Amino acid sequence: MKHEHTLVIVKPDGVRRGLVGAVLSRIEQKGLAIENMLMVRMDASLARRFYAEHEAKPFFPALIEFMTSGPVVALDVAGEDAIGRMRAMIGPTDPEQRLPGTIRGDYSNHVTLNVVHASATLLDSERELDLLFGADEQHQKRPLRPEEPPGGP
Ligand code: IDP
Ligand code: MG
Repeated sequence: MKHEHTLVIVKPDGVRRGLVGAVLSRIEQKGLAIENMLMVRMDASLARRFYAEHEAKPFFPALIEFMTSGPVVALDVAGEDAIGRMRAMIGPTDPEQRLPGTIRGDYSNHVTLNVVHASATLLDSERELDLLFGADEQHQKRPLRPEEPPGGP
């Protein structure tokens, strides 16, 4: 057992569908600690850097369009074996392998719109936490929902 930090994201579909609370609840109920939280609309540059490992894949453009389609909620989640435990909680990438009881298994049948991200490895978690919560990030200066008129819909 090792105390770890991992980067969890409630993706734009999860925010749109009102699943932020459900995801937060599952993390809290599991006994993992939410140590930081940020609502941000990723711009294309951030999304491309975040998913750089998939740059050459055919689904990359659609993935970037999806990830920038609305605000996300980013979480710094900490605890014993937090990286592996969060991956187990979100469920697999392949929709056909998602079991009930996992976040993706309970909330998504879609391969791309799959509600949540969680870092896969220690190296990924460090890189991803730095991208979202690093000292030189200026997320608070970006409008969250620029398409909505002031005063709400
Ligand atoms: P992961 O989120 O389970 O770690 P990755 O393989 O790292 O899965 O892929 C990153 C994200 O890209 C996925 O969460 C999903 O949104 C999207 N994605 C992955 N594989 C495919 C695919 O084959 N078609 C379309 N989108 C995909
Ligand atoms: Mg991944």
